[in-house]
Amino acid sequence: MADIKRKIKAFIFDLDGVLTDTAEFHYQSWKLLCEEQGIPFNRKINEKLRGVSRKESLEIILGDRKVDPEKFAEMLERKNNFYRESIKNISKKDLFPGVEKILEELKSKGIKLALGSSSKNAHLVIEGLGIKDYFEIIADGNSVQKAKPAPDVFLFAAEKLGVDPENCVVVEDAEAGVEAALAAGMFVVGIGPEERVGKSHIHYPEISKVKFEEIYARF
Ligand code: B16
Ligand code: MG
Repeated sequence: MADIKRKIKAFIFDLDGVLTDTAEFHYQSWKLLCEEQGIPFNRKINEKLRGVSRKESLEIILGDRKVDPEKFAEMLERKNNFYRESIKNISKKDLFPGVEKILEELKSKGIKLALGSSSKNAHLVIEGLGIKDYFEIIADGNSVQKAKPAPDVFLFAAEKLGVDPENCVVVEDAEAGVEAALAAGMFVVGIGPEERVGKSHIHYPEISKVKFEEIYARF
């Protein structure tokens, strides 16, 4: 009988919270903005922003508060300025442990690699981290209209790689990202606690704990 087992041809990595802890920089930047504007903000609210676009993050933070479009745009810009300031010295030392080893290992197996991030600052971050050359495609917040949990950013990455979604593995730390990857019809590896990434096909508490044999066996 012919071997009908699907084959892994590509890995698509989320950025913030998977390859590096920029989630903390996002948190600090929103906090600065909220303090300035007198809007309540804490880590519990911040959890809802994981993997969510900048615009939708501000909508969540504002809740029922009404601000006019100019003010809204100004707040987004201000937050982004705080964020860009905080990542200006980002370097290899900010990679989560084990990340380069994983990227090397996948490359050596002939697996195609892409980035699939909601961030519009993704290029800047991976340049700082010194890992840009590992990725054939960088799909980010500028690549698509609809942000996670819509599947668009992952479908865009797969299409550009020339790989069918069913042959792709996505590595994600956010509930919105896991949902997006599932909606794209891809195999999902969750990074983080059960309550956040429990819907993924397989999950690990941190990226350094990922076991490829298990992923290959479950794919
Ligand atoms: P920016 P990911 C996401 O990146 C972050 O998790 C999320 O907190 C952030 O709001 C979003 O990027 C947008 O980022 O303001 O830089 O465009 O996890 O999808 O890599
Ligand atoms: Mg993330």
